[in-house]
Amino acid sequence: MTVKPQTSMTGLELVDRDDDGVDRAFRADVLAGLSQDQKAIPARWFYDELGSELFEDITVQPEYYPTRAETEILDRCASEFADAIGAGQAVVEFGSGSSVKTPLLLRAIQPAAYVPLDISGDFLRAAAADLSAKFPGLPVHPVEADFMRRVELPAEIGALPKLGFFPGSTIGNMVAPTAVDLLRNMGQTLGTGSMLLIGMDLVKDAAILEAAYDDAAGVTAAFNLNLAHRVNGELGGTIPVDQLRHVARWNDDFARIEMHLEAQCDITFEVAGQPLTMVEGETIHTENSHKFTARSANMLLLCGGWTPLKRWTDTEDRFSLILAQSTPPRSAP
Ligand code: AVJ
Repeated sequence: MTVKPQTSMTGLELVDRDDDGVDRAFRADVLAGLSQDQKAIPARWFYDELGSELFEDITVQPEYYPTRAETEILDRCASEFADAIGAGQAVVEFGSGSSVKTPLLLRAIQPAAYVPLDISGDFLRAAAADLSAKFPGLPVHPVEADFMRRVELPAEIGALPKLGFFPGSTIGNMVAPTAVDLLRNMGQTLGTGSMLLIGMDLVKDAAILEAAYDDAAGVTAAFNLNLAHRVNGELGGTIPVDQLRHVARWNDDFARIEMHLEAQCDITFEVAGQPLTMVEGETIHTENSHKFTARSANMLLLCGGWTPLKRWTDTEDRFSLILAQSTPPRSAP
């Protein structure tokens, strides 16, 4: 396997930091987001080291069904994946999985190579080493890249048919234009005729969804509040985190769970030297998690240049995995 040598302790080689070590993109996103009428911070900033650990902990909470449901599909439908996809694919995973999902897929379809893509060199190397150990003889070619953009794939897999793998319903974190951009870039990265296996969580009873994003043990609350702690720690913030409350609410018009941090009283604070205020009840919007129906999932894929081929759900119809094929540029009519 080709694993690049580790070049820094943090492994965050793609992060642009100023002289004080502040992540410029994080500061810009937070300052822009907090100056809006509806304050907001993009969900991608949840995943510092503690945030990533808290997310792993979320996936084993009894209320958080998506990980179990998706894993069940991968496990139960292995032979159907093999039939639909065929052997000899180069599997390109968008966001390298350190999870149990990737081995289930790889075992099912007998791929010719595995290419994990991730922006974090550390995650990437850990996932690549893990997969190489589990699948001796499978060529693993990790690529350190921002998968939201078009990525140059390793020359070694140039001739192989390609299967993109994007589990976890991460696409649900994006608003429609961003999701469509990503899907189109995936098509460019993988090439016309390539396939994509993508996880998309399904619309269901609001109470079940709200519980999944507000577990009784408080892990999702800690995950959400960690973002405010991160702002304080990395951007010289003075947000009074204990005056904020985790809120998860179903937005039925947009078919999404929204997570917010709600001020429990009027507060004033600073971030990176900027004075800010929140009145009681005002929120910082921190995440959207869109949920899909069979048709809305197909519509999104079609908008992004992918033709749905086959769809699997878990036995309780909570989560879907969809196989799609990159649509030729001028398909009829
Ligand atoms: C990582 C996008 C799949 O939206 O369900 C879990 C993130 N946020 N609980 C999701 C998340 C709160 C998660 N994804």
